[in-house]
Amino acid sequence: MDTLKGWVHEIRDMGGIKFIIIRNRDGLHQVTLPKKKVPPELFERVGSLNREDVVVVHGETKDSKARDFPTELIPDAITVVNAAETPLPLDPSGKVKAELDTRLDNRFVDMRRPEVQAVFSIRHTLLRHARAYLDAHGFWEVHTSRIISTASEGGTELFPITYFDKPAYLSQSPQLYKQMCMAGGFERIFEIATYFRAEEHNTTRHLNEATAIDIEMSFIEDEEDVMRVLESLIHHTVAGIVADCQDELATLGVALTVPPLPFKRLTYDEAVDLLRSKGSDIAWGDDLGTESERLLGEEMAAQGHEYYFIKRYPRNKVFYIQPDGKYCRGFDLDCKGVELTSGGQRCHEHATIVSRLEEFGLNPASFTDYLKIFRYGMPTHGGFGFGIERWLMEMLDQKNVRECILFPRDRHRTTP
Ligand code: AMO
Repeated sequence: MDTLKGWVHEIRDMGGIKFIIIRNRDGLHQVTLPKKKVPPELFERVGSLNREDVVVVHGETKDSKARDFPTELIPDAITVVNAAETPLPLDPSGKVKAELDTRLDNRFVDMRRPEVQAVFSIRHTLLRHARAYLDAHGFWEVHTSRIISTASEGGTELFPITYFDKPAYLSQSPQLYKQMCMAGGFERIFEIATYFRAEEHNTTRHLNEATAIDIEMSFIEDEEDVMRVLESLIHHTVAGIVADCQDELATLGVALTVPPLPFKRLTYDEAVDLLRSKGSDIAWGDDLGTESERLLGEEMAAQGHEYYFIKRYPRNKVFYIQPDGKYCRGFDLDCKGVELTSGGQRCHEHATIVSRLEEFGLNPASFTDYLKIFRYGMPTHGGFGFGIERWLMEMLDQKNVRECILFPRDRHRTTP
């Protein structure tokens, strides 16, 4: 005797034979009720079932002639654990198309769709392989505080929170804590971090609450040491997904290939020249905005590069990155025209970080706690922040970053 537990996905009544298609995390399964072979009351009960009822079916598994199912269950008992109300807020079979907003409003039903489960099964596999890679390379997993009293990252706005009688904010990045771990002698750490960013953006690639793989490592020679960890991490993790997630990739219609090592390195100067040769009016020192990134993505794709680094940025990139003449030791990793990662070698000397703050028009007096970590033995170090939702979006050809996080927080959404 076999037992099948799941949701009623579909009911097909062909007169002398009835089929119930049951859906669970393993996929779709067929329950077949030939009128002559099952108890009459069971045959009649099928008519009272509704889509999305949660049921437990007992019966005997037989080989099936059905095109979509290698086996079928011939039931002798069906228990309705919990009946679903009608009409449903959303069609989980996906036959009736719904807008993303309607799907997200009813995310628990949306999550029953095989495509959605495929994305989150791959997300789980991604994290499993990324953790395994970092563990194998000596990185300790840490959790730093999400509650901060001053900005940890330039350039983005903070969400203020009520914290007793003190001003406090949600953390934008574990940046300062990662560096503190280097001053603390942990040498190699990573965190699956949550970033809270009060940015007004309302785009397909921005979230106000995002997750990232953040790493930091000590005793580096330069940013290349960090870049090598990043490209190997990607190579290893994608290989793991290709090995473990063929069914999910097929559900999504994605032909994923493992990107070969090493990844292309493009200097900022080369990127600017390339963009200008394609008609862009970008000036040296400008940020590479969305449009420049997209154009670079096209050019890199034409050269056969899915993932590519952009390094040797002008020194005005971020204050905590080690300056190097008119450049700095920061880098980005882009994939198909979208930035997935920022990182670099950090300043490690007190005098350098103080002058960097001044260079950026920031007041060192407001950074006392941060500056202290550079005064009592700080090794050379570097790291990166690698957006998980952005990575999944590009890897799985999803059109919107909101597809890659269970409960997106954006400019307008704080529920469910
Ligand atoms: P940065 O601000 O570039 O760098 O963030 C790192 C990566 O995190 C992802 N990300 C986002 N994803 C979705 N929505 C957002 N609003 C969002 N903001 C960031 C992106 C981005 O590349 N402290 C540095 C990292 C470091 O140097 O270690 C930092 O936070 O994929």
